[in-house]
Amino acid sequence: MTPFFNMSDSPRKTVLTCAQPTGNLHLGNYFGAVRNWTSYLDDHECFFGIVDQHAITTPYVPAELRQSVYRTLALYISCGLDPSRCHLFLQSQITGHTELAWILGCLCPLGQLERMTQFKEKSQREDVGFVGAGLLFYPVLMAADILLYNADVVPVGEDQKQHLELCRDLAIKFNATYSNTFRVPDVAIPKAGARIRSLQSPDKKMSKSDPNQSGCVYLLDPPEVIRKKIMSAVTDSSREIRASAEKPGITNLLNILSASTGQTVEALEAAHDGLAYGEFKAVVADAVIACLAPIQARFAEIGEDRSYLDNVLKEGSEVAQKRAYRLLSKVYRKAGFIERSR
Ligand code: ATP
Ligand code: LTN
Repeated sequence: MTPFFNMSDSPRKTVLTCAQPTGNLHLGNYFGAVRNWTSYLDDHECFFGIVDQHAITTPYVPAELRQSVYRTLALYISCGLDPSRCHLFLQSQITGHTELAWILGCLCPLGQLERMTQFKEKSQREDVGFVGAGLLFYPVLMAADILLYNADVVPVGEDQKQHLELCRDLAIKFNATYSNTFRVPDVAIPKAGARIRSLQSPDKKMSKSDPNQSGCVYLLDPPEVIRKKIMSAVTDSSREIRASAEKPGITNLLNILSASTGQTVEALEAAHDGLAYGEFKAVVADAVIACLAPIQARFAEIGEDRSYLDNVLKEGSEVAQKRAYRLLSKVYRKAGFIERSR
């Protein structure tokens, strides 16, 4: 039986997900992640965190981090994470994430952290240079991010599945060691279809760390840049507009068009049958530009408005902090810590 404990006052289920403040999102991040998060806004209590404490596990520049947090926040709001319908918070502004991570860390087998795929990959990357203990501890902090809010559902990409398994293991272990405290969260991974590929190498996913940046469309790319990138997408030598394994470039463009317009790939294949590839690419470019236009317009309004963005964080953090304190004080009591008098 799954250990279960409902700490929430709210009848709605809680969704929580977090992302590092990269300051830039591409079509893959939007169609594969952020846009799906907006589907929870109506019937869930939603917490969306920007995890700046995770962002310091590899070398970084402090002033750039601050800038990236504001840009990421503004992008999320522009993508539809409406602050009046969800709690947008900044990890470092909430007391509880690192505190809970310490307690969970004391329950976490070292070997499980050393076996994490992301740790192995990142610690071997040459550009990382120095491997700090924070990189190893990262998944424990991530578990704390989730458990601190007793989340029911955590939408993440496939690459985070192993971290979520650890989170569930730690919740179960804490509950068994002390007593039922944490809800064991469910993981929501989008269907494989949500994977957007690089326009230049359609065998690889669209990624901001791809050295060939012309294969990656950013949400804030100006229309002429979007058009140029899509018009030079790699395709194949036939002229059939059909999704299939032998046609990864056209398949990717069909998927992008489908995600941009809401029409099925089958309907799009039928609608564009007989078009030359250049004409089809122009259709895709128009659709992507139209899909991103409202996001870009909203970003132009709020992207530089620090007082608005600070206020969003203030309001989000107030709710998040209240919830975090409630859980943390319960955990402290169970762990045998003496309650502090304020
Ligand atoms: P990096 O290249 O630095 O690893 P990324 O561009 O792949 O970054 P992440 O920050 O790792 O993006 O991912 C943020 C979210 O976007 C995750 O939920 C991830 O699954 C999703 N995502 C990233 N790239 C794609 C893609 N090409 N298609 C669909 N979803 C994606
Ligand atoms: N590790 C995740 C970001 C992340 C996260 C979380 C996601 C940190 N804490 C809590 C969901 C829930 C990533 O790199 N995408």
